[in-house]
Amino acid sequence: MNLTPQTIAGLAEHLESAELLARDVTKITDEHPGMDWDDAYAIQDEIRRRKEAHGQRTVGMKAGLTSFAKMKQMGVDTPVFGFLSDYMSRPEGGEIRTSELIHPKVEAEICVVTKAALKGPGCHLAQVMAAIDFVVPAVEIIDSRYRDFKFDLKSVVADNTSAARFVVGSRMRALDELDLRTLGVVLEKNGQIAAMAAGAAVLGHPLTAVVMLANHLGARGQELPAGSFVMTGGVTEAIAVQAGDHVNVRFQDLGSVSMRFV
Ligand code: OOG
Ligand code: MG
Repeated sequence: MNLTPQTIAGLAEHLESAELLARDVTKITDEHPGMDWDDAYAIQDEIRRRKEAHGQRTVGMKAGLTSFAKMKQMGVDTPVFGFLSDYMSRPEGGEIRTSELIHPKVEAEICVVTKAALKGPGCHLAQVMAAIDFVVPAVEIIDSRYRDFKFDLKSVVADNTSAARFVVGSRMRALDELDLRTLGVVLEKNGQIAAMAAGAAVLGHPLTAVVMLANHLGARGQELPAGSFVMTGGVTEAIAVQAGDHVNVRFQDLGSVSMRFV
């Protein structure tokens, strides 16, 4: 850790205000080049603490920058992890208000709910498979608080990995009914295909993102409790949206998830 607790608290407030006011800011490493990974996650933890103190429940975890398409789009090479709050959830088929966001982009994500606790370090794929209750599709609406989505990994970790909104689909499936590697995903914007991929785009297997999350938490003395909702990260590059757009994502064997931006 290179930042003082006061600086961490100040940066958490700065980034949370940018989110709540939908106003972009410059990436925080410009002012704090010495910031390390622990500082970055400490800022994210402080944002989470602030939200929970205001009564907003943490309802899930997310992995980000897990697909090769996303890593290439953002010019980075390591997955990152963040949290999801209750107020970020929107109903399937509903409306997303763009006036509350800076420059939203959509991502198609394969998600899971767990039925057993996972604790790293040393957590592996078989343990994760045994802990999966069911698989659900979702769309994440990311909204970096950084101007033009220009950031480095530490800045984006501090900014809770651009988490803003998410829409969970209504069809759930058991893991053994699916082949998560070959599961096809087609992302349509305004009736036209904008991107497509298969599950293997996410780290070779989407559950690898859950393995990494459990090991990441374990390294920090935390676990992923039973009943956790986890988003494994966008399978394709993120697609920019604006008011008037309609997004529909077709997930093989898992139905569709749609929403309108107003
Ligand atoms: C960071 C968040 C990425 C994903 O699914 O890859 C993410 C960003 O690109 O702003 O959520
Ligand atoms: Mg995402």
